[in-house]
Amino acid sequence: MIRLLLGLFEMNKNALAATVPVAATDVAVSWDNLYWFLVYISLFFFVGIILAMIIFAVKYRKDVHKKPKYIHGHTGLEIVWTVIPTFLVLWIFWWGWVVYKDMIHAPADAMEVHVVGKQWLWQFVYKNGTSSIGDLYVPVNKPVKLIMSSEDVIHSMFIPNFRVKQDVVPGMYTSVWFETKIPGIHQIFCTEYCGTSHSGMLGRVIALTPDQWRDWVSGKKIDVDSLPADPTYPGFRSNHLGEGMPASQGTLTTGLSLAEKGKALTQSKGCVACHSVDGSRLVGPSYKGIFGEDVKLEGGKVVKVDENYIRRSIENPQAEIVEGYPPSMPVYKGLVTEEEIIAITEYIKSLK
Ligand code: HEC
Ligand SMILES: [Cu+2]
Repeated sequence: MIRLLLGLFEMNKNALAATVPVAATDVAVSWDNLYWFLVYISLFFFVGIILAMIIFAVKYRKDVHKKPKYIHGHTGLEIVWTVIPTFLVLWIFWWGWVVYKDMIHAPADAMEVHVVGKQWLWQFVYKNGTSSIGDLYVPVNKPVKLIMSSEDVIHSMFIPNFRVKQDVVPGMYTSVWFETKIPGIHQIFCTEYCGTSHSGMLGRVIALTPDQWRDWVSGKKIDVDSLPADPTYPGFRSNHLGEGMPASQGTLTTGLSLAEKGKALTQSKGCVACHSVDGSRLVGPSYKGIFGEDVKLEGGKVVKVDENYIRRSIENPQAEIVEGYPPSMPVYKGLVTEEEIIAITEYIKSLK
């Protein structure tokens, strides 16, 4: 705050830029432009109002004007002070909305990573079946979409350098995306109070150059300590997870991709008894080609098959019954873990 005021006072661009985190994405730059616009316009009105107040207090003080003149309305003035602020706030709304849309809608070619928040760590699950704790490995200059849910309470994913923040809620999926330009480490915070160790629920984005990314994907260990430190929090090289809990670099536990794990789960959980994958009708509808399509429900409602719909269909199938099918699917809530739902979802997504 003091640095901000000093920077404003000196009109020093660098001093001002140092008061916000490094902008490591295009969205961050857009947010900063809006933010500085708001700061300057607030400053303009603050100075203007205080100055007018001082001038009037002196000019119309009691010894000069014993009895003030009675003024009744001024249509011109009233129109001006209604129309200008109206356009101003509408413009600010529109600007915020445009940037928000950019922040919320991931490009279609984004690389997807699943995120599970739990007291008190972040787990990242990649399509190839790898999973890492504390550290999120991504390539630079590629859009990455996080599909997030929580295993217990509400958490919130906040990556200051990317200017993205989104609640992570149990029982549903939320998402954010980013495309970072700066290789190295970017701090992650949980910004929803989630219990005793909330402040220790840290993480790091490890943004890798294309070569490093290829190494990581092929299972090589990355020397994270040798990567560039977070430009905003250089002294803060941690994702920790509490004393003595090292972050994992990512382990491919079974050698199976997420979709392959999902396939195995549909067998072990008995889904295959009622769902085919070739388009044929069994007790329930086939999984083939349903992802991304509209589905008609009993009662006439139409919903799009996305991650949230699949999750609801598994955890609470009676709530939405596909038209023409019996409400006979068993409730799987509590019988499948967060990670199992993710794997099954990826499997259904892969059945195009
Ligand atoms: C006893 C048979 C049965 C079993 C076992 C079963 N389902 Fe279902 N499932 C159904 C029926 C019937 C429907 C359609 C009615 C409805 O929407 O509930 C359905 C609907 C669905 C839908 C929505 C499909 C669509 O086209 O909109 C999904 C997704 C789904 N099930 C996933 C699963 C998964 C995953 C499992 C295993 C963990 C599973 N089901 C196990 C019978 C079953
Ligand atoms: Cu948390």
